Amino acid sequence: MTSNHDVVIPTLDIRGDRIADDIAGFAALSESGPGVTRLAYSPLEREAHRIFSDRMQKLGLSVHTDAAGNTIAELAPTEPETDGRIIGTGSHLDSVPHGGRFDGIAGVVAAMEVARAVVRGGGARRRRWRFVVFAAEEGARFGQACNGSRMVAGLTRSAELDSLVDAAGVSMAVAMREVGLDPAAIASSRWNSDEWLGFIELHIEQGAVLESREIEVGVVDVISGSTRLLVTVRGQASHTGGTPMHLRRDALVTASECVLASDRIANNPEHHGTRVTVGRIEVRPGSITTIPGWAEFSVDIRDVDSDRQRRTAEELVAEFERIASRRNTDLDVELMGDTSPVVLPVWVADHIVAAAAELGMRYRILPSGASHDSQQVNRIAPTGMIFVPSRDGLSHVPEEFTSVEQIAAGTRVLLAALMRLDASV
Ligand code: HGY
Ligand code: MN
Ligand code: MN
Repeated sequence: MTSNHDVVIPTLDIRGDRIADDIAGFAALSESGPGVTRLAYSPLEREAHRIFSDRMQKLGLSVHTDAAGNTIAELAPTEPETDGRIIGTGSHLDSVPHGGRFDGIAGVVAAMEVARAVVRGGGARRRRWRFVVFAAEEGARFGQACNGSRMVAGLTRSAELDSLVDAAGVSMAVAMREVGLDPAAIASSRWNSDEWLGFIELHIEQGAVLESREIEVGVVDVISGSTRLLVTVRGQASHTGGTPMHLRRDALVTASECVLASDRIANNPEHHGTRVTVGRIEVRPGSITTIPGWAEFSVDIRDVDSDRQRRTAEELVAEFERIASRRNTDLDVELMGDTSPVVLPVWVADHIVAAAAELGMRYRILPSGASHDSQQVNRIAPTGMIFVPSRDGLSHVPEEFTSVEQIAAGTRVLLAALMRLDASV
């Protein structure tokens, strides 16, 4: 627990127009099609990091990009350092396919606006402040999520990057090299826990709690974990006319029964709180007049309870195997990614709560259904998360929306909480 100097929150100027300008700048970087598509370790993601880097350099911050592709801007203290430990904020700039303009981006533009307000508005700083854009947070491309922050936390070894492969068969290592990064050197991206006092990430809620209760900011106490499986079913492709029903080994029928079993198990009261989703399915040969001999689908299991998350995964795999066997088809299950839920330190949340209260904002403590970089950063630096509302609770879709005013309100809380961390001894 830290105590505080008497913290004076300077009335620094958080400006919605600057936030709106940054959001528009990042939203323009997308592949074609609805929404925003700026995938992990793609040239578009690197271009977004470059925009961040340029704007922070113009503000006078020192900026570098590490081997993992994380871009880190630093602001020196204005006073003699208290104890040399760093505080930080940030999020990610990559997206899911056809996602929204705010997931990750809200936390990055909030960090940029805090940097501008602090540089232009003055206010004594006793610590180094870091503004971070983590690389490859979304698991949509390679299965594993929070990649840049996992490398910062020392959770990923270079050798693993060859086996993380996207739908086109491109490995994360190749994708990193293609955008000028060095997968062999990611150990150099690791942060040293001794150097850090605390980190706070602002993020859209990606749920409907704040909006439905007209609350301005959320203070996250637990972040869900995620276990991701890739299930491959093999049967026998054959003629849809010449093959009687009792002689078929239809891979899609097996996969379909597995999808319904996933829904049934997730809705079992024993699994209350677990969320299971089959988000992608592929069928081959995909011809109207051929029985599918091959099917592959993803399973995303989320929970705030680690045991229940893993137990659900085991129960699903056992049920899938029973279904496949009964239908005379073969089944392979690959673990694509696995992140544990994490309880965030209360003392950092206390600073966020105190900041919101000082600013007269309505706040609520709540869990995060989504996973975040903060989950990994918390292994290095005590971490807090601030949520701002998501319209209709939608995210990972083009309709994702949070107003500039809502982001600005969250940014004021972020700034006040960082000033409290800065002043803590
Ligand atoms: O998938 C997630 O939970 C996050 O949006 N990366
Ligand atoms: Mn996110
Ligand atoms: Mn996301």
